[in-house]
Amino acid sequence: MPMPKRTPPKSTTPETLQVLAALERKVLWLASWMIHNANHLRDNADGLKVGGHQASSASLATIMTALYFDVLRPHDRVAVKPHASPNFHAIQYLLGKQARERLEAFRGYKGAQSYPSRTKDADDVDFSTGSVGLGVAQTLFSSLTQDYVRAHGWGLDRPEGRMVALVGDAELDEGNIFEALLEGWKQGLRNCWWIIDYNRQSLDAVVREGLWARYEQLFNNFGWKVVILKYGSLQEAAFKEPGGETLRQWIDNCPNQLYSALVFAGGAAWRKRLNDEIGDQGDVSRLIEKRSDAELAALMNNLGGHDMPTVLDAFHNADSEQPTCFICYTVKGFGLPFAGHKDNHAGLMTPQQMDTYRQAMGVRPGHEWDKFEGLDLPAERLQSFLERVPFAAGGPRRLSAPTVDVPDELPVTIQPVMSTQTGFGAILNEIGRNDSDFARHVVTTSPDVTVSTNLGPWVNRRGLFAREAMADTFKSERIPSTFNWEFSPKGQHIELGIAEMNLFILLSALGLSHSINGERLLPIGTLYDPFIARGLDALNYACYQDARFILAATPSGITLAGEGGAHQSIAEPLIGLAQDGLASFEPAYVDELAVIMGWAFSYIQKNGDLSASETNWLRDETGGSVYLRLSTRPIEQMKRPITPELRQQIVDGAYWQRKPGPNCQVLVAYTGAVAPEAIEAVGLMAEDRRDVGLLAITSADRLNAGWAAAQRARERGLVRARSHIERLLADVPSHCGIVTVLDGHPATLAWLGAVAGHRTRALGVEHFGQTGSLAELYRHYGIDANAIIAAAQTIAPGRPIRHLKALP
Ligand SMILES: Cc1ncc(C[n+]2csc(CCOP(=O)(O)OP(=O)(O)O)c2C)c(N)n1
Ligand SMILES: [Mg+2]
Repeated sequence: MPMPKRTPPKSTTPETLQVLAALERKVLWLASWMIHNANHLRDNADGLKVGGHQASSASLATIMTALYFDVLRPHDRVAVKPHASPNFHAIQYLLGKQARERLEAFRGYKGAQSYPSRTKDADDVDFSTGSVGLGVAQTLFSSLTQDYVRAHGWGLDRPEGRMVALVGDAELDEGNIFEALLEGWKQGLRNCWWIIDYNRQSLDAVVREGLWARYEQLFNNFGWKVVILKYGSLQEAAFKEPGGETLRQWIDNCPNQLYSALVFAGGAAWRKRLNDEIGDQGDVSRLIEKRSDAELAALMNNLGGHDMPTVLDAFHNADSEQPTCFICYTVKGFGLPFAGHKDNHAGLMTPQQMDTYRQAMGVRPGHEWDKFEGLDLPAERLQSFLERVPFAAGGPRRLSAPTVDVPDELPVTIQPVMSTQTGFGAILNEIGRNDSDFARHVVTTSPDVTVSTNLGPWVNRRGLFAREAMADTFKSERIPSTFNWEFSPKGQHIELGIAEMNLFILLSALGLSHSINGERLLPIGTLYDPFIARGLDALNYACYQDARFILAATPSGITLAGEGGAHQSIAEPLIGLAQDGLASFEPAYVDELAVIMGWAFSYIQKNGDLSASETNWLRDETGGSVYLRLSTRPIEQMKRPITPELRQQIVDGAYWQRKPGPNCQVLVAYTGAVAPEAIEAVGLMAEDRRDVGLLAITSADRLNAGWAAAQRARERGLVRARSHIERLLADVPSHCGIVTVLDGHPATLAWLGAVAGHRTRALGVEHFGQTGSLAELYRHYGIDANAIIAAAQTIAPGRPIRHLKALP
């Protein structure tokens, strides 16, 4: 087994080790007290106890103390294992960056968060964690982002940061980690440390034997250096005593379950077991016998990940060029009464246990939050050490970057018949023509669907990104190709493998560059709409971290007809409606798309006031990310001037294509690619129904959000609050029926009827998988003109509509 180099780091003097030992003790205490406080002292009316924090936190106490108080530098960034959140908050408290009140309110309203959160915590969390696996991959993609930024000549006045993940051993079960590893290998990953908390326990169980060896091979295969911290320095010293080698072999052969059980059972149990198994072998008996029960337990608990000198040596000797995985043997629940117990994930200390622990820590009642209580070093010495901690020396960790100016209009040549996907490619192609500051900050990425989502022309202009230049062999061999795939450090497209989780986590990293690297990027990711579902948790994670990006999802819906099967997306409009932090649009026409994209480039850069605007009731000043659901269906484009009013309405979510008159009996509200069917239906109904209206909906999401916000505002006393959709429907007579239609789940627009109490029939797609021509499928699923007319006839009675064909 390769062991870490044993060169003592210059920075670690015996005095430093003394202080770090005291701080580790304090971190363990504060984390335990915070959890105890949340469970036993705060009024927990819901009875929900904090599970999964105490044991998980304790297991990383040594490593986190070493990192935050000695190893890390201000430019390093860390994703902390979700359940180690109490350690993180305790460390920030000791560094003067977290308020005591927030620790007292741990897990409570506005208190320190159960899992570290960039958006909800106040103590400078670098990366949110919670859904295991995602924070780990985020460090890898943040490192790639840092390389991208520096390769483009930005941020060179700052040192490179190391991107560090503290990883639970069971967390490595998550597939997205392996997807990220492969991508990291392809992209020449550097500056990345993954520190595995190898406590050999998950939530439910003790892990399989020999897992470390699988990890070692795996990481080596992907070009990582692997450093294993198995034995602590007490153990190393004992191995050198007579009989020590026998003890080492016993430890190496001991099954994980048994080791954990003995850690829990303590010194006497260790003695009995060791005596039973190796006690009659002369030297080793003496090695055991000369130690008291407490000393024996301390020796056996002294695994690498709890031995400060071992941990510091390993971290200080790691380099930046090669990504490094540290496999650190630890004890889950280290130092606590349930250490090592297989059920300890949700383990909590009883008030009696806590009292005993308090006394052992030398903490007087009423002094539980005092920073230096119970430590045997002078407070001034500890305080002056804390004031010199390198990690905390750099001021606020959130950087900022000026906004990039976005042109007032995004030019595009609109063909008479065109799809929104083609329009998207054409708009980006136009952006790519210029060497403006705006164009230079755009970065695109796609999981192996660059060409089929129409990014090809942009990539031809701006090139693919790689740290090392690589020519397109087809070009040098003079074989004609539509695409020029040259890689260089100046390229602006990051080509990913197919894994959609990676796309979203890369967007999360690129979309936080202003805050992490102090340089703003304007990231655009493309993928097929149905495969949003594959990466959905990572998309949610990116939004939760408030990363900023534009997502173009295309093709979408059943409109891609012949592709059928799992390529048809149904639920995505509802995802767009429900996903927090993501403004979703589904334009029908390319001129709408140009307006929306122009707006989106500004919107993703906003960081302002939380309150809603009184015109559309949306919180546009706070900004967010943007999802564009686009189609491959070429449709006839409208020649029309885009007035400022129309521009605003497109962005707000809807406009009248045909405003209904006062006697209107029915109106059709459509979204996206079915615009021609809606227009045709309105035309065919015109002879038999009066004043038929046609409402173009560019964003069900924003319309709905504005409506909800305006209702809330009225309920809170702002009687004049009106949302955009309420104003649009204000003059529609109450007897008028609404037929809504989209190529997606009908519930996306069904709520329109509730806005002003109009009878509504919502058409859309609820089942998928059928191939066929567009006309066949629109008829099959009931979203063609005939289905719209039939729905209108049912909800807006009157004479029969002549153009209604009998439905099959
Ligand atoms: C995606 C996801 N699935 C499940 C969980 C619930 N969960 C939280 S921690 C955990 C396992 C903990 O084991 P490990 O990673 O080894 O950490 P330890 O507690 O041992 O430090 C699980 C299943 C989660 N947080 N995220
Ligand atoms: Mg574990």
